[in-house]
Amino acid sequence: MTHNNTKILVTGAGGQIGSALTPMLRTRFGAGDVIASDIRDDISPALRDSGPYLKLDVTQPDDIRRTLEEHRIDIIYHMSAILSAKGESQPQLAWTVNMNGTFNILEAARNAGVRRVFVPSSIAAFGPETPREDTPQETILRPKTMYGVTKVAGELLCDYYVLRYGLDVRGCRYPGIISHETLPGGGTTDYAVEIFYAAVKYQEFTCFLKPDTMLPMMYMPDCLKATCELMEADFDRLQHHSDFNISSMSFTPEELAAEIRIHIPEFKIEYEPDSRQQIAESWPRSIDDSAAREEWDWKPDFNLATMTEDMLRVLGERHTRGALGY
Ligand code: VAH
Repeated sequence: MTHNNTKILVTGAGGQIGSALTPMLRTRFGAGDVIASDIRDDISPALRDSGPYLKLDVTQPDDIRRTLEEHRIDIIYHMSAILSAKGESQPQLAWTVNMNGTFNILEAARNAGVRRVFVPSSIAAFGPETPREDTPQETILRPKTMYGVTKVAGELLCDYYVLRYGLDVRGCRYPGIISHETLPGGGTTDYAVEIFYAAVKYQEFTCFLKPDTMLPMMYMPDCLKATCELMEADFDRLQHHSDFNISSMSFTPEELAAEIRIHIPEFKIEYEPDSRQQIAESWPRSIDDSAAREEWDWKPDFNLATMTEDMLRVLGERHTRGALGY
């Protein structure tokens, strides 16, 4: 995919993945060509001041159409979403943002001649009837959360736009993503983000999942690598479009705590499971990502040990500067 003066729009740029994806795209393709957008007002100065930013509500189709036309957008990374736990407390909002938002983006992209659209899915598209070990690419998709319902419907909608209109839409089923750039934002896997902040600041953490709750996870650098490599893959190689299983590691809270203790021996963890336990138990324990490996050569770089070391190094340095923000 040639990038000279390609105009890119990122929706949900202030979210967990968007806030890491935007700087990476700006470094790669030029800050002025990557327009960050979000509905939030609390965008970080780093994101707001490092390139074009605009407030955009993806539930407003006219605003999207006008943005694509005014900025002559060629590529869209549609990262806006209400995640699983928040989606259970506000299911109607989750449907409106996740489904109407995705429909509005696809319709506007089709009509504006946008070249390529990335729409993420999630392992939340799977449910308790899905095989939980080495969950296959093709399997039962009967999620029990509104977030999961919107992810399955989103995958089907995206594939419809590929087949019916020839719109180049791509996406992958992200596992739990761990990063040191944003605090947790309403996800069930977010215990694996907050634990690092708590370990650095307090050397202790109370986990909202049971100690043996195994979940597929991925470090942000691998998430960004998968996103970019899928978006740059040869379309003719792709048998799938918006629903690629991707994986890098699976671990439990007690395994993560043990890895943290290698660096912070005094770290203590307690467990107080809440409603998110039921969500987590409806998701896979591990993922078969052979389709992504075959169709666009996916391969992760980080594992539990290297992710933990990097997270604690970055957050430790930030804490020393008094800038942990937690
Ligand atoms: C969530 N982090 O917990 C998201 C993710 C697989 C989970 O989609 O809702």
